Amino acid sequence: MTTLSRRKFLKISGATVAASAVATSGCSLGNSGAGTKESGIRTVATYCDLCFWKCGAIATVKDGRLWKIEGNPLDPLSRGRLCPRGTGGVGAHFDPDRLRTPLLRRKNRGDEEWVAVTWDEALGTIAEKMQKIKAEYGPEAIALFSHGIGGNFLKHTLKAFGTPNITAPSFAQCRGPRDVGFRLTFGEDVSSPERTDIRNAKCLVLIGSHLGENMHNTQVQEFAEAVGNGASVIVVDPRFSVAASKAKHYLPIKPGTDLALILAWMNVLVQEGLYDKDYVDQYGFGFDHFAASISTATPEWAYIETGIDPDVIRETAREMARYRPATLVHPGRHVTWYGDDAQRSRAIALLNALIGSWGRKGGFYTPQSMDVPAYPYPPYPKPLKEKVDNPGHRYPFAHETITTGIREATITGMPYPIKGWFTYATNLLHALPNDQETIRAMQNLDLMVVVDVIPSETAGWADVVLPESVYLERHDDLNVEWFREPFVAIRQPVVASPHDQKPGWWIALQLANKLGLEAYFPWKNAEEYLEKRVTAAGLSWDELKEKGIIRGQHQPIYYSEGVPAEFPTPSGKIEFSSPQLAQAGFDPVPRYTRPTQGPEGSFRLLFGRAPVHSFSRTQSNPILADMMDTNEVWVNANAAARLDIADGQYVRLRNQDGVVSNRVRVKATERIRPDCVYLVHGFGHTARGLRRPFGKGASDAQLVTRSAVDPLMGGTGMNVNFVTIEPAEDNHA
Ligand SMILES: Nc1nc2c(c(=O)[nH]1)N[C@H]1C(S)=C(S)[C@@H](COP(=O)(O)OP(=O)(O)OC[C@H]3O[C@@H](n4cnc5c(=O)[nH]c(N)nc54)[C@H](O)[C@@H]3O)O[C@H]1N2
Ligand SMILES: Nc1nc2c(c(=O)[nH]1)N[C@H]1C(S)=C(S)[C@@H](COP(=O)(O)OP(=O)(O)OC[C@H]3O[C@@H](n4cnc5c(=O)[nH]c(N)nc54)[C@H](O)[C@@H]3O)O[C@H]1N2
Ligand code: SF4
Ligand SMILES: [Mo]
Repeated sequence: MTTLSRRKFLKISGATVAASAVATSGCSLGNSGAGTKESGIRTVATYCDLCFWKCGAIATVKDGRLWKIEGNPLDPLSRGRLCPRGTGGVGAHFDPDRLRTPLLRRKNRGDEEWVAVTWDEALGTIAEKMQKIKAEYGPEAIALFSHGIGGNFLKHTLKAFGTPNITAPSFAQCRGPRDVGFRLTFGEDVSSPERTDIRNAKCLVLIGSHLGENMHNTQVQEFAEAVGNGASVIVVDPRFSVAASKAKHYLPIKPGTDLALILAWMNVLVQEGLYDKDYVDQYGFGFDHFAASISTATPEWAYIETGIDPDVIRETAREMARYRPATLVHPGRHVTWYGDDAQRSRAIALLNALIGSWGRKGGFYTPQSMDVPAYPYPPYPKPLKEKVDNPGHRYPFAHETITTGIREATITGMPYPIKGWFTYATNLLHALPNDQETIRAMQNLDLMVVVDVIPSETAGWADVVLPESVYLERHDDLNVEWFREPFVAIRQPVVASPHDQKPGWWIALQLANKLGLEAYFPWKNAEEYLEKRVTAAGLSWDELKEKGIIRGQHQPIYYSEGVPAEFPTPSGKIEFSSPQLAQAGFDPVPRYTRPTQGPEGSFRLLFGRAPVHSFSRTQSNPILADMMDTNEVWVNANAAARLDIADGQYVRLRNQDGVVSNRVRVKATERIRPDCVYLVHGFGHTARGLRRPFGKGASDAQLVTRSAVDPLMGGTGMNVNFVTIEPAEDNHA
């Protein structure tokens, strides 16, 4: 930072002490480090990056030091309130474990031994290896794993380079099956943020969706609102979750049997004539075949599978019918559980169709968005090869790229070799099942690049590690969301990066320059890019910078308000029976198969979220780690007593393949069934550079050596691992 820019900045900040939303310019930001002369208080509007919900936020800087982050009241997602993780976002800037400078591998992959180098050297090395790979194998031999909006600029560089192999774990390890199930049924996705009208639901059914621990802001706020309005809540979960504590009906289902329950619910609605006949007559396709197919799925049949009393199944089905169409059966989000996930999600879509909730108030609204044109780039070169992840379309309904498909191709070299990986903001060793398989793939590479903010497990295997500025220190792409109402939001720097970290846009641009792809970067900094898009949309750039959000006109979102009921399926209707599935050799109406059981005496391993952490990315954040610095393994109290294991005792978990976890404390509780145990995901770090979280808690990811692949779309069901519990040799804290 030059003296000139700092002085200029002091002038600006001096004039605007305690005023809100001062526009910032990239290079004149206060630093959090010592010696900063900035004084007074200033605020900058931006949006959160602690998860993918992207809540609008206002960051406050006091005397040059990042002080706090709050919700932006103008933002329809956060409505002025951030979740605990968002509030703790300040800790991402101050995290003592941050990567500080580009690193080159010094020894073997995985040894975590590095030499610090300049950006020029790091990017030069990468570009040279990329060109070599391109010359030998073609540009398609480079793959990018990228999660979140920050990756947009790097994606652009890699598309310009000529690869189609760009992927994220949010499809095959998260919401992919749901989107496929809903597409097959209604012709459209549920999208993110989900188009769920939780706020107006009079009856809300949560199947595993553990809102309150899953902290997606709008949903949690709306859930609280619905509960406050007296909505009838039905929760299905083997574990008594936070959401279950708000439920009128809690159904402690046997894990993996949800499809049987959903089929039985539909059976009751049809048999008792409780479904929305007008809606189904008007919009439905293949109903008779559907009704015949589910006619044997009685509550008595489902009881044997699920352990849920037939009377409870009938009573809850009637409860759903009572409030229709304002009954919302939540589609879930992380739905890669058992390998039958797209069909289970399709069954959830069909249940909603019977209730008539799609397009209706209290069900699924029709989302709206602002019209913001993409940046007018030159067209990308057309890759000569198809994507590598899904050869022969063996997963015919995968509409996004399958991470594990790229991993497989990297190991087998089929259908063609993959020789370079970029990972941006994804920790593959915690996100993909079977970490040993991921390591095998990485060992096959000629180039492994990790762009991260902390030295993650995956960074430990890189040839080159690039330290990114955290979201509070950079511009990112515009957030133009499909939501209840149209809006656009900006992320802009609040403070400068403390060391030699650089924003993603800068890394993407510099790399493109080294690759001779300058033509794809007609802008010289992110502000130029953003301003062009914003003004092309007819919006005020100054207003967006100042307020952080520009909202559009409210538009109709329900059929009753005039939204046309259109279903972009092949039949143009809601497909109760799916000719597409039949043609591809799958069940046109979902059919239940019993989940596989574990070895005698083992527990099924389940996992999920804690309110103050995101995946494996926040355990080193000092603010969030102070709130929760390890996980516990939930074990049913009676099961623990039978094993002579006490509450609070340290144990290790051993999975069916002999993998043994870090030691972890037992939470012996009535709040979980005796056939499963539960871990909060993201703990049990093994990367040495993560000094504080290193070795704390157990990693579910390490124990997920197996997965059940969804035949429709290639998703990896990960709730198919089983563990036994052994006392830890050292049983003291
Ligand atoms: N075993 C198991 N596997 C799972 C899940 C599970 O619960 N259990 N959940 C699944 C689900 S739902 C999802 S969505 C995926 C999530 O998978 P990922 O998105 O891969 O999640 P993380 O493990 O948090 O890894 C994110 C990485 O991004 C880095 N990062 C954070 N902020 C930034 C930034 O600003 N810039 C850059 N460059 N990097 C940053 C973090 O330090 C971290 O290393 O995992 C899936 N896989
Ligand atoms: N705080 C916080 N919130 C987050 C995230 C985060 O990292 N941190 N990540 C976000 C993301 S990307 C996602 S995808 C979501 C994930 O959150 P969700 O989609 O809500 O939930 P899952 O992780 O799939 O499921 C966890 C719940 O399912 C239950 N469960 C396990 N097996 C079964 C079963 O067989 N049947 C039933 N009915 N229930 C079962 C578990 O007991 C647990 O309560 O959370 C989002 N919100
Ligand atoms: S839900 Fe929480 S962590 Fe996610 S964007 Fe919103 S405030 Fe940030
Ligand atoms: Mo997810």
